[in-house]
Amino acid sequence: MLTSDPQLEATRLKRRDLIRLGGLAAAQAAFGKALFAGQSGQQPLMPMPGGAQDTPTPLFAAPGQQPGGADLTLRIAPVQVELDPGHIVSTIGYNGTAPGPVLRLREGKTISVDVINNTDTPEVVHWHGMLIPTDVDGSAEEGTPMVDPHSHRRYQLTPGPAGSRWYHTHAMGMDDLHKGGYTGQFGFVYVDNGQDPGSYDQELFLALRDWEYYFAMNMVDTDDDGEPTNILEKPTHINTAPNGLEVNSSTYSINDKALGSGEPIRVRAGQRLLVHFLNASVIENRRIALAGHKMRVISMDGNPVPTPQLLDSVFLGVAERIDVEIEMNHPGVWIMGATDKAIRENGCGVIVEYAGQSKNPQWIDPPAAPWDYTIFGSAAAAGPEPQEQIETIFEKIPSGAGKFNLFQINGKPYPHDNEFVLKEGVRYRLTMRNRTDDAHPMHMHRHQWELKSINDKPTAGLIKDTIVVPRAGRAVVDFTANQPGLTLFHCHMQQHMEYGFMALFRYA
Ligand SMILES: [Cu+2]
Repeated sequence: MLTSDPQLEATRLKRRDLIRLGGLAAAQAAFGKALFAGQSGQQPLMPMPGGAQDTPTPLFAAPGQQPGGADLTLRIAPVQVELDPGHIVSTIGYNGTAPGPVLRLREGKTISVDVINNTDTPEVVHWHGMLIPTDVDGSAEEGTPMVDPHSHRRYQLTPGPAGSRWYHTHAMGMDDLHKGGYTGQFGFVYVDNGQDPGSYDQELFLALRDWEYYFAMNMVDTDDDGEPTNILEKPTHINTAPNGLEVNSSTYSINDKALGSGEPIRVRAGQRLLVHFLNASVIENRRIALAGHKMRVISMDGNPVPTPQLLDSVFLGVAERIDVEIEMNHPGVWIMGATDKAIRENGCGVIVEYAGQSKNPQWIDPPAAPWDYTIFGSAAAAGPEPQEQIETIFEKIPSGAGKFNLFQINGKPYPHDNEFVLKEGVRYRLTMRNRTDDAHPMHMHRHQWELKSINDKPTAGLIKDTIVVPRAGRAVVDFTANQPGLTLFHCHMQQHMEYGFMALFRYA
């Protein structure tokens, strides 16, 4: 059985209590405590629709709208996030918080989801990592209907596969850093198959995030994990135009709190933690560690890895998830956070405090070790051999001062016409050639990839939905075309996606 915060459990209401309270205001007031009770490391939990437990159905609605009765309701509206007592960010979130509540959904159990949009722009919720049809996946490009401003729409969702997924807006921000992915519209979805062994004492959902974005001319790039050791991919001709505007931030958090603010994660010696990490940034890849401890990586992008590894730190591209187990065997007061000092000290961290310990929180730099996906794979877990090949080449066209860089896939920015046509049932080998000066977290909707190689180093059996393709490097993945319908393939850095770095795969 999965654990959760007993304090939050106590604030949950039974459905009959909700009905007895009557009226919307009462329901919101009653749920308000649970939904706002997020602490660092202990996010508000949403009851699991369709679950085996006697959990309530949340009923949120807005004045003049009566969408009640859905199994799950997501209300998109302005929120304020108190990163620390002196620093409050105004943004847009789900159900009154940013990140939104952790949603626990039962694998394979169809639910209705009401999305209420209390903002002035069309919105859509993408269910990242799920294998679901285009009408609910959450991408206007695939044909998912958007939710109009001050309106609502009901979707049918069959969650799956089991594991750590997430939900976020797929609306565009373009030149407005207060819209789309730049807002606080993101949260965890944990898809539960009822087979969790539960051999841990605490389960934590930790989303890494940045806030208060701004455009910058010269950005110190930390996206690639170390210098490339070999240049595999180069542009055919070097474009020497000056770089354009990049999106930057200097305000960070884990969940809704900056390092040192909010409650610490309280542990006891001998406990075992299960930590679900999500890099919910829209601009940067991140490396994270818990000082004084090692982390055992058991899942990536929600899928168990063939070869778990005990590591000093983990690296998450934008949109990636990593599940780790941590043995609490080093009493003290420690910092878990970004290994980059400036990013950690500007908020991307949380204090981990053993019972009976009260010294100043300690940070220790973990040993440097380049991130290598291939160590998590296993030849024994290899999928079927591919039948056909797809080649992709990524290029960047620098725009010059004050403008936005453009990205191209196979010589064209989005949209493409009929370049990428899949045949149902065919196993494909997709090669991604990154001929740019940045690492890109590439994501494919509605399908899962098996990683075959990174920079020609082979692996097998590692199942992911997002892969960081190293700068001047190459990634090769296999997948089976088993989800008919339009399928978006894109870089998960918001600005890159919006300025060309996207393609639609279609089925013949
Ligand atoms: Cu990118």
